[in-house]
Amino acid sequence: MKKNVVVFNRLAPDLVDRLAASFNVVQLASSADLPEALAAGPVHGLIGAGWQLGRTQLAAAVGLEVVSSISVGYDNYDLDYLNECGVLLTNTPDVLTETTADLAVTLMLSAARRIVELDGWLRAGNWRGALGPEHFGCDMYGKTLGIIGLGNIGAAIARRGRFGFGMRVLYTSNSPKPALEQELGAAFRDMDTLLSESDFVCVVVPLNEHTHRLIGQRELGLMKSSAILVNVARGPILDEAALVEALSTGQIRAAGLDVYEQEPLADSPLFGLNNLVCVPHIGSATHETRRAMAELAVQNLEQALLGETPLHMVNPQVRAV
Ligand code: 8YV
Repeated sequence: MKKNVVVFNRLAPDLVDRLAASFNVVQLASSADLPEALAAGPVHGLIGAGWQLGRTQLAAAVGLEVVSSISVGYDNYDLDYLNECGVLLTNTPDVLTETTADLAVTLMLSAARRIVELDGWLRAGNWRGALGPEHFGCDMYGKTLGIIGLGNIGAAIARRGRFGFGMRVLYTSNSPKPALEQELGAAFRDMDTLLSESDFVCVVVPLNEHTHRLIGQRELGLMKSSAILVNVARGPILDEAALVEALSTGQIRAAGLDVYEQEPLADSPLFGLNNLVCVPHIGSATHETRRAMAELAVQNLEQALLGETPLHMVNPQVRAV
C-alpha cells in the first residue's frame, strides 16, 4: 500500500514524478490548503519549506511520520510538538553552505563599497566627473571580521574572509573551535568584545530562544561607527527597529540583510536607508543549490518512509522509539 505524501512547496516536476513512483503525492499551492489535505485521509510525509508547522497546523494529521524540510534552518517547525507526536524532522544542511557564504560576502562587499546606492546614483544621471570622498566606500581587505556563530556556514564565511580578503577573524560560539582557530588563525571573543573589535560583523546563528533579539540597541551601540553588520541567518535575531535607528543616525556605517523579522517584506523603514543593502532571503537561492536541497529533501523523505535511515535527522530520537 503506497503511503501518502503532501508537497507543500514548489518542487521540480521530475522530483514530484520521483516521489510518485513510491508514494501517492498531493501538491499544495498554499498553506490554507493544508487542513483540507489532512482531513482527506492519512498523510505520512510532508515535504517543503517556509511554512509554520506545529500543533495548530498539524493537529488533524493522521499517520504523519516525517516532515522533510527543504532548508537547513528549522525554526518554523514546532520541534517539541513533532517530538511529542513522534514525527521525524529532516533538513538539508551542507549542500547550501558555500552558496550562503557567498551571499554573506556579497552583502559585506556591497555594503562596504556602496554598490546599490552608487548604482542608483549613476543610473539617475548624477555622474558628472571625478568622484569625491562623499561617494567613497571602505575597504574590506585586511579588516577584522567578527562571526557570530561559527558553524558550517560561519566557517565558510571565515575562510573567504581569511584567505580571500586577508582579514583577521574573530568568532563567538557556544563552544570553542580549535580546528578553525588553527586553520584560520581565528580567535574566540565574547560577544561584546567581538562587536567592539570587528569592522564587519556577520550573524550566522540559528534562531532559537537564546538568539531571539540577540543583537539590539545595546549591542549595536558596542559596534564601531565604521562597522558593517550582515545577517544571513534569521531576521528575528536582530532588533530591526534598533537597526533602523543605528543606520539612520550613523551609529554604524552600513548593513546587509538577507532575512527579516517578517517575511515577505513588502514595506519597511529599512527601505528608506541608503546605507543598507537588502535582498529577499536568497541565501541558498541559486539554481544549483536549490536543486541539491530539493533532491536531498526527497531522499530524506524516501528513506524515512521506506524504512531506511535518512541522512539528516533533526530529531533522530523519535526514530528510536
Ligand atoms: C531556505 C534557508 O531556502 O535553508 C534555510 O534555512 O533559510 C534558506 O536557505 C529557505 O528557508 C526556504 O524557505
